Amino acid sequence: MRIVVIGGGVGCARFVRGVREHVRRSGSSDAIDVVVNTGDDWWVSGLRISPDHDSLLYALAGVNDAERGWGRADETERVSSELAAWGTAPDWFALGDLDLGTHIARTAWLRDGVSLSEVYRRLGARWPLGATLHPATDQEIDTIVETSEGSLHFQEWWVRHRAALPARGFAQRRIAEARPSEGALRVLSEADVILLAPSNPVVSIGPVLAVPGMREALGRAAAPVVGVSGVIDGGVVRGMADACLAAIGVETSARAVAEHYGSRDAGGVLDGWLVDEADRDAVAPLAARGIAARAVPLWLRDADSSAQVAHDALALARDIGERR
Ligand code: FO1
Repeated sequence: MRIVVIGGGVGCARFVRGVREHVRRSGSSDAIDVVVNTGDDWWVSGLRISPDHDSLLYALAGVNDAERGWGRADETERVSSELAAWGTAPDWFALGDLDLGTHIARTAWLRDGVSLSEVYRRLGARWPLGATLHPATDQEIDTIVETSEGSLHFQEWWVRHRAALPARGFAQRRIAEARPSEGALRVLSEADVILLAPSNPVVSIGPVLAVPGMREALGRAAAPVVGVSGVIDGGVVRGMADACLAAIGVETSARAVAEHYGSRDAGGVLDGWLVDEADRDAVAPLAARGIAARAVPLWLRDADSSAQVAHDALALARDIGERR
């Protein structure tokens, strides 16, 4: 079976580790592919930084800083302090020395004309990830945030301002010229199940769906599409998705996020939606909207709970597939 996950960042990394653990425990030969958000990416000191990819890469490789959720474990910041001294990197964006190795390698390959998809392949080849990572698109689609103080790159809004600056909207730069990567299109067409990770619906899932042609690829996929709510009992599990959701007028609730994604029958993307038991009252209204929801324990605390959430998402997808 081919399992495809869409998302990026810390929530996605934890979820994909759960899918990988579930596959390992089931003894199956299921393949796991991840269509990764690139809207967080940006240029710093002439280097291309890809946060949502690198969080996944490092977490699946087991070399991540589990506490922060980004960057490498056992990090030092000698070069970063020099970059701040030279003024070529913002002092509020910490670039560890090991992490800079990744950015330098990625940028060197990009400057040689290598596609982002090929960069992902080369970076992933270094460790046994148990999953294959594909950029949503090979073109640059940096997320720009419209705020009360003008347009900011997502990273400045997110890291420097901690999403505290009221956001009026989000857009991906030059999105109209972007196309889904070949890898993303291939795995979506071959998928037996497609899962939306419990990532930030606006800045991690949104930019993937915004790539022209991506929604169509999802729409024609034979696989059922099941999302996992990143909102539990009215609160976001991690990060500041509530600030993003408020900016686009979506209530921070498991039900509202599912309705934001929309049911596939009504031109949206979801066949199914996994909510936490605290949100069981969302199940019936979502069913009435054509989204098969199910309430299960949703906290990704450790390997066991993450594998269980992955199992539950795949079970819902299977039940939907049998009904279709
Ligand atoms: N997040 C922070 O809150 N502070 C940082 O200094 C920071 C540096 C950083 C460097 C490389 C990288 O790949 C990610 C980094 N992040 C940092 C995380 C990143 O800004 C966001 O977490 C993601 O883009 C949101 O998913």
